[in-house]
Amino acid sequence: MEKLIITAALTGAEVTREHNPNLPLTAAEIGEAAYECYRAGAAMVHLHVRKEDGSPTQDAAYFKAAIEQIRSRCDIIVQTSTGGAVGMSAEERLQPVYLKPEMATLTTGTVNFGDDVFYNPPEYLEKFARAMQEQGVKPEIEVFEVGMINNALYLARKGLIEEPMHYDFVMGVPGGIPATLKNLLHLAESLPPGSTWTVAGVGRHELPMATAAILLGGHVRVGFEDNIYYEKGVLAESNAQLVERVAHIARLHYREIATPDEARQILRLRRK
Ligand code: KMH
Ligand code: ZN
Repeated sequence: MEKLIITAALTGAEVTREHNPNLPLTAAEIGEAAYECYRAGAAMVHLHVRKEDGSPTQDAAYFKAAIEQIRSRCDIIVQTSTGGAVGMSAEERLQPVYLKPEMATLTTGTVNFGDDVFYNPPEYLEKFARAMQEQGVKPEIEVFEVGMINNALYLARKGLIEEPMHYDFVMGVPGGIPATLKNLLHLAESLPPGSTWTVAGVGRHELPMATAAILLGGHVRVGFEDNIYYEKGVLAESNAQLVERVAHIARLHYREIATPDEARQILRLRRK
């Protein structure tokens, strides 16, 4: 099996300090959290940023500040969000792509998202894929429902994304695909050969989906964006604590952990 790529989704757009007081919010806190996750075995961070009042923003200046803080500490892969927060416009969401990060997310379909709608119509998909192609940014396809795989393949057939693609199965969002082993297998088996995938199980589904991915040869995403608990009723102390546990489970199963450069090779990233 390939070495395991662990992605840390440090901050997200929805979680607040009221949910978990250890949530990193400022550029310096994000930089420090990324470094701790890197030390614990993460090869990549999935990045969202916040304004001074803690609200989510896609403003490139905030991303630039956070990326500088990360870069001054380690060479972890930075993957910026283009999902942002529900209700943001396409232009707003696309801003960090123009900083030319190594990767950015691309959600290939609309999905209910709790009481909201995460809006990704066909027009957005082409616009986002085109912008990433022009900027030389590799997309990570965010899959909240199985049909989103076909939408990504359609973009590849149109020449807007290079294959093989890398996917993130986001499982257990209220409104999206439930986080079951059967669904995870179905998603993984729906990908063309040569694709790579990771799984982000939401809330209590984080650990079982991560463990399954380790055994199946997939990769893993953990972090406060997806889950704020270490165990039932016990808040996680840090993102790194969640990364450390996944790395430990992987080692128990003789699955080695990828460094950022090994992850770059697995994902065929051109180092910037
Ligand atoms: N915050 C969610 C609405 C992404 O980063 O690409 C979307 C999201 C996905 O977090
Ligand atoms: Zn995100």
